[in-house]
Amino acid sequence: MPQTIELKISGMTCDHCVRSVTNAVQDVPGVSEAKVSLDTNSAVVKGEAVDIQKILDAIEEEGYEATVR
Ligand code: 9UX
Repeated sequence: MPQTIELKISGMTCDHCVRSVTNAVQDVPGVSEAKVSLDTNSAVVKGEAVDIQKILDAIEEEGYEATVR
C-alpha cells in the first residue's frame, strides 16, 4: 500500500545538503519520490513497502538528524 512519510530533518543549511538528503532517501528501496525542504527542515517521502528506519539511517549517514513527525 502506498505510503506518505513526513520527516523532520535537522542540520541542513544549504541546497547541497538538500541534494545529499534527497539522493540518500531516493536510494532507499521502495521510495518513489522525496521532496526535501530547506525552508521547513522537513521532507515528504512517497513509496511502497518502505522501511522507515532505513530512511532515517540513510539521512543520518549523510550527517543529518531525522525523525518521523
Ligand atoms: Mo552546504 Mo550542507 O556547503 O552539510 S552541503 S552546508
